[in-house]
Amino acid sequence: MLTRREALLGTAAGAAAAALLAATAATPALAEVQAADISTLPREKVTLVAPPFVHDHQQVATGGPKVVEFQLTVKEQPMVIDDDGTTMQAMTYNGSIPAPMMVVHEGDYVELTLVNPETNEMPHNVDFHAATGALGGAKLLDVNPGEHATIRFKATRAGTFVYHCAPAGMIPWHVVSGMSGTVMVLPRDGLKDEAGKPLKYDRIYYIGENEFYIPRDENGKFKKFDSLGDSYDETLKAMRGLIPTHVVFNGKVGALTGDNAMKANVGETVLFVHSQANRDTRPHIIGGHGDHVWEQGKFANPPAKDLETWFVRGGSAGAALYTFLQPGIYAYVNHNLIEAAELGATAHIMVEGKWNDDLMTQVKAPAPIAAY
Ligand SMILES: [Cu+2]
Repeated sequence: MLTRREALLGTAAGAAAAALLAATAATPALAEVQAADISTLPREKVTLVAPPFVHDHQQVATGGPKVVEFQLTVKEQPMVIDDDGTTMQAMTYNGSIPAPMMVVHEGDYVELTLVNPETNEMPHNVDFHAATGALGGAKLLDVNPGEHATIRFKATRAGTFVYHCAPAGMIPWHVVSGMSGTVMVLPRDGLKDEAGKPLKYDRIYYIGENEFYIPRDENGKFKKFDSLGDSYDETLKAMRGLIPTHVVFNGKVGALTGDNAMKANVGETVLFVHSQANRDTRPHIIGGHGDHVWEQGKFANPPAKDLETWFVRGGSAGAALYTFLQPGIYAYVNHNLIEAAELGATAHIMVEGKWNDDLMTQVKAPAPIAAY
């Protein structure tokens, strides 16, 4: 007889999960030894914060490796994604799109508890690109509504890595409905430039880019569905067309503009981490640059310098460091300008400080040509 969770997961997936768990349990001696070592490590419990902000963390680690505990709670909820009130039946970790960024150091252990409240409709899990092991831990975290599960993985590679939901048979739907975030694994001694010289940031912002596929009615208007389940068929059809209706930062057109703009001061160095779990993108700071850019987000590689636009592959997160030299409102865009201006992929950075005339000045204000 099928248990409830096997029925929900599908028998094949259930069998695969069982085989995987059996394989994990097949080396008890090794597992016990490792567990004993890990049990002596210090533990830190981190409270995650909603993007674009990132929880407090050290840039250079003090002390040895530790176990860092995080919790994600799945929230299935309708979310407004533009200024016209277009509403998507979203699936999220902790209620935000993107999901919160988790920061650890290389050699630390990430211990993640995934909670799927009884009130949800769907099974969920997490595939951590930062983790090593089958499916990025997804099968070990398959939780039905009313369940929770915990995994631990060692952060062995430094960089910014996407994590996303990956339930059997409906991975892209969960991902484009909002279920992705980023883990940043810092080198224990912090970031470094191409010559190995230490780099530090004064602020960090996490920009999660998503493309949405909202079905339209016969009049071309975006449809609103009563439930997640109701939205599935038509959303899948829209997804298969591969033409997004929205391309947004942080879950909504304008989520990071105007009053919600990111802030910085002249002279401050800002680390921008930019993820896209599903589709390629091209971050660009209008009026600024990427002083040091890890396009692939992997800190073992030397950063590229002085980039104008950088490329973040779908399914990855990149990191760019920039020291602001002029005040003003900078637009931070996906430099596919149609996606930036028409579909929503624009953010603002409000920078305060003193203008440097040497770097730029208006030599002659606009005037009628006859005045020359
Ligand atoms: Cu999910």
